[in-house]
Amino acid sequence: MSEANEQAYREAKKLYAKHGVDVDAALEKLAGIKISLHCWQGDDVKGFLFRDKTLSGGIAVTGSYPGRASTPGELRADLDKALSLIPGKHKVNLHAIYADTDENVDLDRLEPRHFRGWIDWAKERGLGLDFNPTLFSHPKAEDGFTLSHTDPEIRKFWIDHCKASRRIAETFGRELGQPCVTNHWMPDGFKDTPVDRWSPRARLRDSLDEIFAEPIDEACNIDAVESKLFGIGSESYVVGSHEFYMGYAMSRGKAICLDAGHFHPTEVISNKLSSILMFTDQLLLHVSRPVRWDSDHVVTMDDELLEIARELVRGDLLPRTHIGLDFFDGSINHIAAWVIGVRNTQKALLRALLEPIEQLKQIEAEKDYTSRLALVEEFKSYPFGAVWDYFCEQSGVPVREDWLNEVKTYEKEVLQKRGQESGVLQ
Ligand code: RNT
Ligand code: ZN
Repeated sequence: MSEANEQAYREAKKLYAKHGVDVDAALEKLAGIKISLHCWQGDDVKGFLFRDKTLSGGIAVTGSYPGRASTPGELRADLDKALSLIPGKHKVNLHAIYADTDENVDLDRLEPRHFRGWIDWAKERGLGLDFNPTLFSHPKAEDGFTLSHTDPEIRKFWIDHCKASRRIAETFGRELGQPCVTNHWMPDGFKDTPVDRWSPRARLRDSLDEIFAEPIDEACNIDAVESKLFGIGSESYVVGSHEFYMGYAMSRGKAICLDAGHFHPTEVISNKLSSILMFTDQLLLHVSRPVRWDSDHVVTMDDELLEIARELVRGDLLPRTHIGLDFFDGSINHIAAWVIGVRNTQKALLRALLEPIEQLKQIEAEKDYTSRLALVEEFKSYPFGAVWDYFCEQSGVPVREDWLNEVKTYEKEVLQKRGQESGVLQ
């Protein structure tokens, strides 16, 4: 431990202690929080099953930064690199199209064995895995409808895919000794104003009911459903809206997934956590950053990230919340994007853990709103950075921006040597 970092940490501890904040306890809590790294940031949401298919589903990656992974081995190597620059033990979030297989297998016939490479890799490293059925970038999703499709054959294909996905997830959970969160998101919706809003929603409800009717070990698999306001090509109507999934998840005992980019521009998810967890058991977060629309920018230390972290900490909601990242930026180094997003999420949680919560709650109860505002604002410039640096050093990962050198070296030694294919977005 460097003398300067240790000294800064000791000084910071004294300042926090004056407000009754136990810094060591905060770090212990932080060390126990897992963030799920979304594999799809590593290759611009291409996956391995249908590499010639264009990304569909009303989501988009812009940028063609060279060196993106194009095989499971490359993606795992890149994730290894990212994880070596992030303190703590975490999870990796896979999509079904990231199957590690040479077989020509379609989505409805995927089995756990097609993910053996991922399971073994995760087991060796003590990582958890999360999962997502992929209901886009496939010929059967081309007209923008999947589980709510009018054609029963197409619906069945997607129902079978989701059933297969839950079985894969259950295997992940069992083999890795920690539950896998399976998130169901599908792009279904209309570009223009529909006449019949009811029928697609009724079909989606029935499809989901059929998927979830298959018994599953809940200690191994946790189902989540993710809503959206609009996508490209579904600007006027999304079948799986927020209200739809609020009703669905609450009536069926499922977890709601809140994606920070899936709401109206002035609407924030931080204000929803305490309402939703009041009435559901578990919550999944897709931590993202919308810029003007659901553009999935890399998570930065903005007000909303901090507010999400505060809500989780102040309300003691962490034990019931699964935190995943969801963004895809193809304009910068793919590994740096993960590292920045995860480290920021952890830093925001640390800042929240270092607030004098009991004192602030007391002040609020006394209606002393002047002190509330004054203290919350002063705490923004308390030396959480010294505590963060100490945490990184203790965890054996680079302190401050030192991680960037490692990414640059890796870029030079590994990413730049990858084939041309890696740099071209289709
Ligand atoms: C899309 C959703 C969804 C996807 C991933 C790839 O708007 O946010 O979570 O980003 O499934
Ligand atoms: Zn999402």
